[in-house]
Amino acid sequence: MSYTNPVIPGFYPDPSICRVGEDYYLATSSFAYFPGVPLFHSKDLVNWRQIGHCLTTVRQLPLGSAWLSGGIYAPTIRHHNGWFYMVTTNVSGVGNFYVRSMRPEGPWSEPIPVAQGGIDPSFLFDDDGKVYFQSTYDGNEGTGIYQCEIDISTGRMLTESRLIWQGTGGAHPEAPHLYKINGLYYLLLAEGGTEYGHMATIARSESPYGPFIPCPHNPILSHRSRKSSIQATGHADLVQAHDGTWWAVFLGIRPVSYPYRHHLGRETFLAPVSWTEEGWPIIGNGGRIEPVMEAPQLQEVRWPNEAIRDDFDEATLGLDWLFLRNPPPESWSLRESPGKLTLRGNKTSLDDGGSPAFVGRRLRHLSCNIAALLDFEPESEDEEAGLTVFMNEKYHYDLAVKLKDGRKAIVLRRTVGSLTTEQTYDCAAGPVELKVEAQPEWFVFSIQPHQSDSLELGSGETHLLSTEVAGGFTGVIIAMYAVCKAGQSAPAHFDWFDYEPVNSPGGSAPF
Ligand code: 6LW
Repeated sequence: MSYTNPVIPGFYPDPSICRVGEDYYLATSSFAYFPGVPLFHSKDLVNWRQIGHCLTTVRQLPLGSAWLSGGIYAPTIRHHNGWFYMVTTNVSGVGNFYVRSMRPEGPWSEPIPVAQGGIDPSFLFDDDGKVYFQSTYDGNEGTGIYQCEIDISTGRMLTESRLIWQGTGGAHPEAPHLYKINGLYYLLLAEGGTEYGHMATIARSESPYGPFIPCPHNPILSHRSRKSSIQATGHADLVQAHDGTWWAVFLGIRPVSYPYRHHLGRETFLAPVSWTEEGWPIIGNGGRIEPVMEAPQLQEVRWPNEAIRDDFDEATLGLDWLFLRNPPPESWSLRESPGKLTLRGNKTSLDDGGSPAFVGRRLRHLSCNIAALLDFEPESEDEEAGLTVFMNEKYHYDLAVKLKDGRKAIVLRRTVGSLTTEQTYDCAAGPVELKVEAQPEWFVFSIQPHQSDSLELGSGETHLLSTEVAGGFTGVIIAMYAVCKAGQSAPAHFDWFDYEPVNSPGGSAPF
């Protein structure tokens, strides 16, 4: 059987997975977006559907004015004695903490902090009832993976933190996961940094505190120096399926053009794991993976395809919508105009680093068509509303309705670092359809005023919004937004939002 990678396309990095019976759960990092830590469910490891978020309240996820790539770093999800545990780091707040729930859909508990520092926390629930907590940091014994035992009911450290492994010498030993397999403790890491030198390495010991003996064929996963449409593979987590086979989920990127630049962010990939006679794992084909993988397939269970159109007819927003940091309650409403999403712009603009009126979703395909119908009659030249193709506060393209010289107008704005260009076009009264065609190398912007033909206004290169140019750990978000420098804008009513992938799931690979 074959399947297509990434299995969860779009900005869903640092995946962690656990199994409960024949059900699989996967969590990814989310940085300064809210809600935090999206949680997915699958029956076959290939077809995933989002079932919720682990962090849905300001008490669980206070983001303040966190840097966009601050906030929530890598999570780990585990299940033990009927409880789901998700442990992660809020690098813009409390540090390491976990939440727990008996239902993966939540609600999840209040945050339980753990005093050990660093990032990329993980748990091992050992057979003797001990709970080992790992994270990576530059501590008093050097840089590497530190471990302590904790009381899982309170998060209290029961032992001092001890350095247990520094990896094989790659930069940034991180993303630790400790497993007990056939009586041995296996410690899986990421090394080389999350860019093009990324790799997964592993070592094992008879004790949870080591000494850890490295696998002789490390790295067990890497695309460094490889010609492939998939790069930067690393930050893996292992799971044994209910049929006894082993699998790994991990992050990777799909760069476009040359030199490589990627704008979808780091995505979630899947590969089968085989074991050598000596008891060492190998991920994929000798540490390499392909866009289409041949692999032993669990009984396929597909979920209904996502609807192209969101009519905003529900009482709550769908799970794939997200906010920039903690949203002001008055900045959005599904009740002010039933059947529409209404945004009310505040003084925070897209350039500020706060929480503007912003409701977005991840760009998950290299090729797709996006459109939204906006009814917005600005009352002053201080306000605007529209769509933004948003990598971060200094790198975004906006297609918006505003007043210009007292007349309703459309503005196409491209903000790339310190450079901003604006083109302005007349706009008739009444609703206007805003359209973005995402291609691997271009975003093409058009409008379609009510009962008029579509009009292409301009385009912007995808690579100017790429991680290699814009920096950070996130990926492009397509969002509806509104701004009003004077205070609160007129209502921006979005009647519907379309997201239609082109070609295969994940878009057409450029190679
Ligand atoms: C993640 C860590 C990393 O926690 O980046 O570069 C952090 N490596 O593993 C955010 O993805």
